[in-house]
Amino acid sequence: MLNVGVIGCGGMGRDHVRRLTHVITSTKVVAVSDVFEEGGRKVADQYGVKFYKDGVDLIHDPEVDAVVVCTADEFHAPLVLACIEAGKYVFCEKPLAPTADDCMKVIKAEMAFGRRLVQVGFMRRYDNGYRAMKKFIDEGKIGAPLLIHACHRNFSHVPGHTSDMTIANSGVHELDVLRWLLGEDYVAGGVICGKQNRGEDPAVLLDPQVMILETKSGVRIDVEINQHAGYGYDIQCEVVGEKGVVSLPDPATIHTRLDCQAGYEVYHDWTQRFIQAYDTEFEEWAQSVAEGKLVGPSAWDGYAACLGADACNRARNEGKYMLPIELEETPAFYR
Ligand code: ISE
Repeated sequence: MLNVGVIGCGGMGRDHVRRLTHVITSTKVVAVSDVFEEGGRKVADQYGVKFYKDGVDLIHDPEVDAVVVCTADEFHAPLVLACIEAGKYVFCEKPLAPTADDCMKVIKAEMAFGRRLVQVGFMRRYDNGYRAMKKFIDEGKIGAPLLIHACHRNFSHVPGHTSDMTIANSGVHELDVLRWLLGEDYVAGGVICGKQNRGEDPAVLLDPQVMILETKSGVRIDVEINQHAGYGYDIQCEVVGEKGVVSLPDPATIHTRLDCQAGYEVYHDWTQRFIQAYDTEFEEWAQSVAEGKLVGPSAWDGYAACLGADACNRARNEGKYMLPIELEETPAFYR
């Protein structure tokens, strides 16, 4: 049994505490932490586990074998660094950090430690639909991929959402999963903005945005990222190849015909849309920790995605069409 401590008891943290307690059979949550004491203690009481106000105290609890970090983005990297210092496995929700420079600090610390301890929560790599698409592409069924059209629509956004967050917090999933799907790094990225949703101050949030990317072999990618879809959480992806097209299936399991309408459910948010992916992700993480060899998305993957996000944000902020994404060769440590 892997004893886990969860830092951050917001929506995602609570969902992972439930999953690690009731769904994954090889993990047990032994402690939780949150700077907001009331909410954190409530979760601790509900599950009958220890509570720490300070995440670093949880990391140093000898009963905690591995840590899951689900705090606000800016606290990810400092907590991951504390886990590496303590020699503990750490699963960090995405993004690994708000900027590529902060991700690099994690990479340096992990390499100095000498063994992988960090996994980043890019759960889409575990989604049955994306996995089936990847297999189809890798088997050469559509020939060489030429283009990707993708879309990432949130029902609505949290207060205080900014233009940069659209790319660094939402777009970062696309940057990771499309790089993984193609098995290729990016060379350039940018953002196009057209007519805007009303009711936002464009100086704070441009919405929607279209992230554009180019890979090493020249694949052209466009991703609509929309924080105001208003009808549900909708993730679409279509890869156009030389011989055919492969698309991400919607996850709803029944299609209905009722009251002169045909339809299927579009979920409200990612905890529902990607529930299978999150479950598989933690199942496989716990297994790899037990075997002492992490295989899921690495700190390098976290860095690659953030580097892309940084370039896209800079391009938009500086009024450039696209800027280069200069990712170094993957170090042998992460290959
Ligand atoms: C959110 O933080 C997530 O991680 C979701 O997976 C993503 O789709 C959403 O856009 C983000 O706001």
